[in-house]
Amino acid sequence: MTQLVALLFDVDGTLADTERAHLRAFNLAFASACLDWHWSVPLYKELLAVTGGKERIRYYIDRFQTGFTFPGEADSFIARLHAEKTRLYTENADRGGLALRPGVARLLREARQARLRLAIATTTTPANVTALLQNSLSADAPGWFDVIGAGDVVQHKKPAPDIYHYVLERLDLAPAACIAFEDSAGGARSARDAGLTTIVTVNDFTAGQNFDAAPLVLSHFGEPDQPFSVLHGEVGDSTYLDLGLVRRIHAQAAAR
Ligand code: XBP
Ligand code: MG
Repeated sequence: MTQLVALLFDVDGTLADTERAHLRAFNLAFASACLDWHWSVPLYKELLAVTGGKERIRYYIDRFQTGFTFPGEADSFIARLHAEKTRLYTENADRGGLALRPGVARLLREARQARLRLAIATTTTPANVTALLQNSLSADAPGWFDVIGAGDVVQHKKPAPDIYHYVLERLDLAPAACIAFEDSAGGARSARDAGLTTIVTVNDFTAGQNFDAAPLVLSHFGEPDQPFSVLHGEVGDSTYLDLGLVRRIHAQAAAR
């Protein structure tokens, strides 16, 4: 049976509940560009089906601002608007505005101690990943990850499997040697289509989505004093996700 060698993490919704901070940054960027656009939480839930901030803005304009005239070329207008959104998002992270979800720091540290390799596979912009890791984990945390696959490095963002293919290729590992962590149906589909076993932790934006292919769906990773709820799967006596449980899930999936 293939040994577990690497853990591959999604970022938004998995490492941290970032989507409200993304939403705030989008709305602030619209205001600073003197646009009277405002995304509510229910609208944003719908817009999240479009992964990638630039792609999301374009979809919103096409669908909800049909009369909008671009000042100049559409791609560069969207890129400028999105760059301002990224600036506002990372500024918030630098002010300590983002916190990791329960159990994330503990599991990452345990994996490092056990000499497992770590990688990131995300749709978000690389600067957002660096800002989150440095501010909520430690200044050297980006260096904990052998590969950070993020944003526009692939042509097709999640739910396409491209970002996981990109990361696996750079790690020089087969999917069977890895396990992925995701929070959304699109992310889980991306990982599954790259041949990865996936553990899911849901959040406000993704609870109720379809995670049929995932062997384990949890409320969050949990801590010794903060047990997870199991939405799907078998955890034995475990009340939080540690490396022992991750290895069991990986081995069970490999045996199937
Ligand atoms: C996250 C996303 C991202 C963020 C915004 O999806 O879809 O677009 O919402 O980030 P996942 P950018 O967790 O599946 O990677 O604006 O930097 O694209
Ligand atoms: Mg996610």
